[in-house]
Amino acid sequence: MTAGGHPPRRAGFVAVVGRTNVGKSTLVNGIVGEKVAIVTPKPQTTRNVLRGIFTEARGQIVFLDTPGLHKPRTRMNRTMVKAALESVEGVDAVLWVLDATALWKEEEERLAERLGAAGRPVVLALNQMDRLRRREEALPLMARLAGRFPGWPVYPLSALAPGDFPGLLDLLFPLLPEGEPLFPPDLYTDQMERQLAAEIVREHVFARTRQEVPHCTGVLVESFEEPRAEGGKVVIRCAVLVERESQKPILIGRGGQTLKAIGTAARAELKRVLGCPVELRLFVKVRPDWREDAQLLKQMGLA
Ligand SMILES: Nc1nc2c(ncn2[C@@H]2O[C@H](COP(=O)(O)OP(=O)(O)OP(=O)(O)O)[C@@H](O)[C@H]2O)c(=O)[nH]1
Ligand SMILES: [Mg+2]
Repeated sequence: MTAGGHPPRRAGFVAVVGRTNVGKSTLVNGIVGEKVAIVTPKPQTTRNVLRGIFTEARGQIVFLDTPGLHKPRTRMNRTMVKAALESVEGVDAVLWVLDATALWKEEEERLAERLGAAGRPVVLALNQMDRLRRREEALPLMARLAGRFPGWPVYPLSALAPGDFPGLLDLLFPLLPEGEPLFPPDLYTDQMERQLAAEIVREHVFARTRQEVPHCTGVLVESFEEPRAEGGKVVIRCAVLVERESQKPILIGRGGQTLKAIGTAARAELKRVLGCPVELRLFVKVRPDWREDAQLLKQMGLA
């Protein structure tokens, strides 16, 4: 206790890891209360390690939302998986998110090994509990996890149920070192506006395309011009990269409809996030194998 009778404040980093599509980004957004990372029903949505910052009277947790583990087939995907696995090294604690309705696979096995070697405290979050018909259905998995990882608490929850978050935070805060917040209390992410813009455009591409197309698409902000005068517009030019000529018409749509819908939705959201009028110019470009191109990946923060 401090002189004032309050427990000391804590602050630190928590890596949020797990297989792709289990709900890591949904959970981080939910706890932070803002959209840190885009969320889609498709796997491999998150491509970079993104920080989501949660601050309250007890202190501050900087969550590292990471790309989901999967079998990588391109340079980009290998970088994603590597970044996720490496994220567990430099943090104070790890939040391993599992899907209560899914099977244990190779990705889980690999992560278990990595976490064992890293030696950080781990909390196992069993997510998507709302999708079970009865909560008891999770008991066998919970028992297996408790048996295999003694000392790692297992917390069942739904990332869509904010009422489940305080119990999780009660498990995480004691794992952090004592200290003052690292970031200002009103900051919820340290992403640059450019990166937020690229991610928001990508979310709307994911929402309007299917099969391999979203995964073959990348968004590169070519220019981001601040308004010249008070109340002016931010002008953002984005290249939407696809891998094959045949994907271009899919993204553009009949009479340009699809690209227009992506632009309209992304612009509305960017206006809200940036707090000013936005002009968004999207161009579709064919860049064969951009996911193997170290230079382009670097420009997108993916290498
Ligand atoms: N019903 C239900 N759906 C969830 C829950 N958590 C996430 N989802 C949904 O699951 C899908 C994937 O969620 P994401 O948050 O993008 O998953 P992720 O783990 O970040 O995925 P990657 O970034 O690809 O690794 C989305 O459609 C979410 O709405 C949950 O607790 N319950
Ligand atoms: Mg994600």
